[in-house]
Amino acid sequence: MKIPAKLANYINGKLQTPSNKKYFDNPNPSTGKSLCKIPASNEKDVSLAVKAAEKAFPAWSKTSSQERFKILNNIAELILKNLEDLALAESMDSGKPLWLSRSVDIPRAHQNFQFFATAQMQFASESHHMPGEAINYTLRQPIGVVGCISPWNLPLYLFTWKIAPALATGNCVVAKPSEITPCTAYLLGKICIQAGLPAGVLNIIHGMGADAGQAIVVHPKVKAISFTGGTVTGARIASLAAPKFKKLSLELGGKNPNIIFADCDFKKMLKTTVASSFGNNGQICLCGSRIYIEASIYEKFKRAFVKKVKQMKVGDPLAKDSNLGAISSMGHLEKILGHIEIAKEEGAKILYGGKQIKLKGKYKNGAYLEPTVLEGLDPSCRTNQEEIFGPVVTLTPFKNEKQAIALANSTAYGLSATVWTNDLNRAHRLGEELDAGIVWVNCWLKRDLRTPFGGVKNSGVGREGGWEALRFFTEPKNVCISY
Ligand code: TXE
Repeated sequence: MKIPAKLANYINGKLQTPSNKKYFDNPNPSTGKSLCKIPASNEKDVSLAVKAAEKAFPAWSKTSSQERFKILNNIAELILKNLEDLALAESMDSGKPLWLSRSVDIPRAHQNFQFFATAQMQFASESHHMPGEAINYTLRQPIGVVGCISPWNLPLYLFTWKIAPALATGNCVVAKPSEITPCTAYLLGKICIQAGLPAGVLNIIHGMGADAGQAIVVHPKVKAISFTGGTVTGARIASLAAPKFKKLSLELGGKNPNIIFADCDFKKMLKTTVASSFGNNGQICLCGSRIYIEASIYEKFKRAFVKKVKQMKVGDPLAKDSNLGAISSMGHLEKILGHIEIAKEEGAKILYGGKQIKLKGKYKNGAYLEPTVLEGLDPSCRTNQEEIFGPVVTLTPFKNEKQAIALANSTAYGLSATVWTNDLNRAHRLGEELDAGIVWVNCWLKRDLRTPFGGVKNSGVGREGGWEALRFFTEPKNVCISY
């Protein structure tokens, strides 16, 4: 499975050229060279996709759960079979190290299909008995045609995290991957053809957010939207979809706190904190970008953390020893560098990093950045309040638990939080007090796909994962039978 010179949309079971025949360039961020051309699809293509999905819906929604399992599990198996090609495509498209797409992104895409293929077979609905009078039962029926829009940081991983539960519950889908990283979504279309997914059940449209993405959001026949991406885009989508009473699931940005108490397991904390700060170049909505350290261990932590960060190798994503690859696009690198300039103006002391890296030879035009550690910033400054979404963290000391909670809760975001402590009571107290959809204690990114996933405040609306996703993609109907 190779990336062709021109990607195609996947509509009605076939790979198709965009109706306007227009394309735009997709650069490889690790070299700056063109990787392929992307269809510049518009509302015409979306309209064709919605028509195909509507046509496929009556049969797909009535397909038995065993049959749906079989087809979705076929897709899962084919993802695994093509792991190497998919991992390579993901790395060239996003700049992330090949070892990372091979060990995390693509295996997780496989698991997403496998998990929801089986989960829908266990899904049940409630009944409510009114003794001597009536019985109520809840039907959970597929919604119809739904839209799934995903970002560039974990391309196939997040794309399939939405599509798999939508298909598993009997919906037909019109999906759009990010225009920054469309390659594995294109390959998924080919896999679906091989897996025997009926025509029109899944349609994948490529193009810009404002054209193809927005056309999905406003299409009157698209009844629900599941979106992951930036908070500003999320607000725009909500403003367009809400007046049309569409169901909405929005997984948006984060500015996650990592709270380190002096009584923690220092070695384990240090190793995990390097990963939670710089994993995927800090381009995971769950990365902990505000590190709060109890004052008594602040200097010890700072020394040990900076020493580890200095050892990280930034380089060719295909090299085995690169800890970090390229930033996902030159535009995003410039945005992060802009944030570093703001931090300097706000009085940040740069403990390490802060500069673009110019590699040699083939990689000289790639988007590389030093992992960056800052200190000395006020908790209320822009650097500590705005999502940077790059390899940039701030260190801030705290005096006691109360202050740590106040600092952690001091942003407009509330996606995840990490706590390091060996005090069990304190761990429970923080679990209660932190404004976040997900709290990790003495770990980070430990994921059980059955758990609710999502954020509070500006980090989004609704939850993904497990039953939450199956509930989102179904409409509950109460049937009351009197006797
Ligand atoms: O994402 P966008 P961008 C954050 C991060 C980043 C910022 C912007 O801070 O710097 O968001 O990133 C589609 N109608 N996150 O600009 O624009 C778009 O084509 C419908 C956090 O790349 O939100 C893409 O498929 N769709 C995040 C998807 O939305 C539209 C991950 C996401 O793009 C649209 C990524 C529109 N009007 C960025 N405009 C996380 N939480 O993981 C754009 N899109």
